[in-house]
Amino acid sequence: MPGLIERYIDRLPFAEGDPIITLQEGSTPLVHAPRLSERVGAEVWLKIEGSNPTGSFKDRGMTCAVSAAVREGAQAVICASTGNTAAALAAYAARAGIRGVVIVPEGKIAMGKLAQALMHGAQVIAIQGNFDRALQLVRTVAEKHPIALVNSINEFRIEGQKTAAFEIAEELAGELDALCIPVGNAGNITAYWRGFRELGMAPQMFGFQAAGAAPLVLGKPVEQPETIASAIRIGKPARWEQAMDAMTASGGAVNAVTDEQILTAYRFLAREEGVFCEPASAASVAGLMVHGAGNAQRVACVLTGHGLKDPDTALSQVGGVVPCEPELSAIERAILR
Ligand code: AN7
Repeated sequence: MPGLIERYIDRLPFAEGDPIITLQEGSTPLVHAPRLSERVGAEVWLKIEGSNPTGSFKDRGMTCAVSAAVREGAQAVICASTGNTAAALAAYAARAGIRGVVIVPEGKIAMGKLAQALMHGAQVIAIQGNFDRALQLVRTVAEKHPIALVNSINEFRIEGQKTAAFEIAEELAGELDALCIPVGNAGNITAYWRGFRELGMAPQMFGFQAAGAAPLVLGKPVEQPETIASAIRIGKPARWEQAMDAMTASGGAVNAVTDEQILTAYRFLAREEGVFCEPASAASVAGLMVHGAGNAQRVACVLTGHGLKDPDTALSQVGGVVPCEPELSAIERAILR
């Protein structure tokens, strides 16, 4: 498959001949989840966004945002990030041959994401403050300096991310009753809704936030968001109104899931479905397991990022390895125990 700009150029703000910065993102698997389906009494599909080049859905928005920035002559791009946007920005900036700068909350981004941002040569600035503060700062920097802001307040990000809705629609021949999706800064739910609307579809949109970072559920910003799902540790979503519109207009809802519920879904997916996503992604499945999805017959859960992004959390959830002498008898004892 080509990258998503090429695949969907007719429905994106690009024209033949524009510079396109791509890593052949998009076209991710939509995998049926038999055990989860049985558990919740609906036909459930998993949109595996961890299969994107940098391991998260952010690549969809970033190919568009960075391509547009290059088209406009930008020499540098910047974002605030809980980790995945930083990794995607870093990769696409490297690919474009321009400078990448990311501002992250110190000590609060998963190890894999940090490794990616640094490996791709982005400048990683860690602040003693949360994502919301970082976003406030980058907005001001981008106003004062010629650096393109590529957070999801950038329209090109939403345009790129809406293509995931196109793919789901194609795979399911337009038949989908509900979408379950984690909500942090609320760009992705906005993008999916836009994508479905452009196709004339209106599945119920069920957004899920971590209980310690659930401003949309509480109806007010959370000053000090906390959750093990560091990707969605966000207290003041930039696309607040649009996310609420999507859920209201579609007859969906926004609900919270606790860290414990997120981790239960996280382990369930890995052990019962063979699908390893990161904790924030598991919020969509946790929400489905805990709150349901109305009377939906066919549901898609968006698994936004790969499990390998956050090995620390994974290892905190499992037993250790089995130490063993390098001898057949010892191996047999260990296996047949
Ligand atoms: C795995 O990387 O905000 O509601 O700075 O990484 O569109 O914000 C990440 C968000 C869900 C929430 N799942 O999406 C960032 C960042 C994962 C994420 C979300 C994020 P939005």
